[in-house]
Amino acid sequence: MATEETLVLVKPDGVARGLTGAILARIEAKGYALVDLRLVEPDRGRLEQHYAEHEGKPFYEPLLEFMMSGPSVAIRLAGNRVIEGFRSLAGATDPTTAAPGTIRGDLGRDWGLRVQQNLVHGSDSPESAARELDIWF
Ligand code: DAT
Ligand code: MG
Repeated sequence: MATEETLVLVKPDGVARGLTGAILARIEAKGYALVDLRLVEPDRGRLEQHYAEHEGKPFYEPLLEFMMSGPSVAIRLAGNRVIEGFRSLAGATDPTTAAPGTIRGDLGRDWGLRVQQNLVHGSDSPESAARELDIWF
């Protein structure tokens, strides 16, 4: 099987809280390879593409506002089964109930906002990964 790639984002809350290094350390300790990495301040158009599947949902506008609130670190990450492996490292979407030991479970919480600020994004399928890597790199 060819080595897989995924898109990881350290979202604006992770960058603003100074957690980029801690998150990268977990990714590197797991053994995945950093192929490319860049700081990006996405415009609305890029985020509309990235989050197209969520258009119309109640959290969609707050999500785009949050993602435009500061830079994200975009990472092209490689390894066997890295898509499901990073999703497992990240933990469940809601940081309040994400399992301890995961990035979201250990480092995230509910800040009382209309959008879940959960520190990281990871592609959820090979199709999403290919599409999202094209959007960010
Ligand atoms: P994930 O990021 O775990 O793939 P998702 O794709 O379902 O989750 O949603 C994208 C982002 O939108 C998520 O990281 C945080 C926000 N979000 C999702 N569901 C939400 C909800 N019910 N209320 C507030 N924000 C939500
Ligand atoms: Mg998702």
